Amino acid sequence: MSYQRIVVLTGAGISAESGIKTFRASDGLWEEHRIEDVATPEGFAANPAMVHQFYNGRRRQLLGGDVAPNPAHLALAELERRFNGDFMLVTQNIDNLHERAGSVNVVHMHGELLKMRCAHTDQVFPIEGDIALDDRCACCGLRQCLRPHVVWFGEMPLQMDDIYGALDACDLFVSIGTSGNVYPAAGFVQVARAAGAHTLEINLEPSATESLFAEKRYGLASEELPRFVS
Ligand code: BJW
Repeated sequence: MSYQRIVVLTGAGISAESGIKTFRASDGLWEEHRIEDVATPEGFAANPAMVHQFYNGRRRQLLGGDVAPNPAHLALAELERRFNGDFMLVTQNIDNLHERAGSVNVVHMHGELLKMRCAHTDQVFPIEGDIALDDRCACCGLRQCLRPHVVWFGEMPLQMDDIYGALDACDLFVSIGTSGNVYPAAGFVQVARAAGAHTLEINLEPSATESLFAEKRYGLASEELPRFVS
């Protein structure tokens, strides 16, 4: 590979073949739950117990034995291992399948399912099981101040300076398994293009930003990624 600085963006589609539902498919998470109820600060303020229940269910699935990295996650980890230049994997996913596959430089721009945050101190800490509204916070000891360490609509995604720094300098940008409906991630391709990078979309179907990519490969991530990396 003749590239020197690669940025990869992943979305829910890369984890679909590991058994984790995407958001916008006909059987996706947003068919079963109203976005306003479970993915906004207002929804959490209105019914925190219900939002905890939503994330508890997803955490239980992730920690259960049935979910494991698939060949697409493994191929990206292999690419990072073999690559000699700068490599950043930006994921919109809150699962830990990239890390479990062996990826190292992973940026979770929409947070992590296995972490909680204190609403008073902003301290972030790992958790393993269910969270109940009345659980005591590990940092301040108070109740009712824990929130999932995830980024909801209207909130600022994480590590944006690091991400834009890498995008401004990259010569290859690859977007995998994302519908291109949610910003700022959907705008990364334009930043990479402005930096002069080659841009590649790998997805099951053309995304909302498909026309901005120089190269496109459509199919299952578990098949397209190993092919791309080999
Ligand atoms: C496969 C496959 C297989 C399936 N192989 N492929 C108007 C215009 C522009 C922007 C806005 C606007 N109004 C409001 C906004 C901003 C808003 C936004 O974008 N809204 C849109 C709905 C319009 N964004 C925000 O509020 C963000 N914050 C923000 O903008 O702050 C200000 C700011 C400004 C400038 C710079 C920086 C900041 C925050 C967004 C937070 C999103 N949060 C969620 C929940 C996270 C926690 C959780 O998981 O519960 O993030 S929503 C949800 O969508 C989740 C995902 O990460 C995100 C993206 O979804 P993704 O990954 O694309 O999944 P799907 O389901 O949509 O697509 C899957 C794809 O995979 C499909 O295409 C399939 O075909 C494909 N696929 N199987 C390959 N096997």
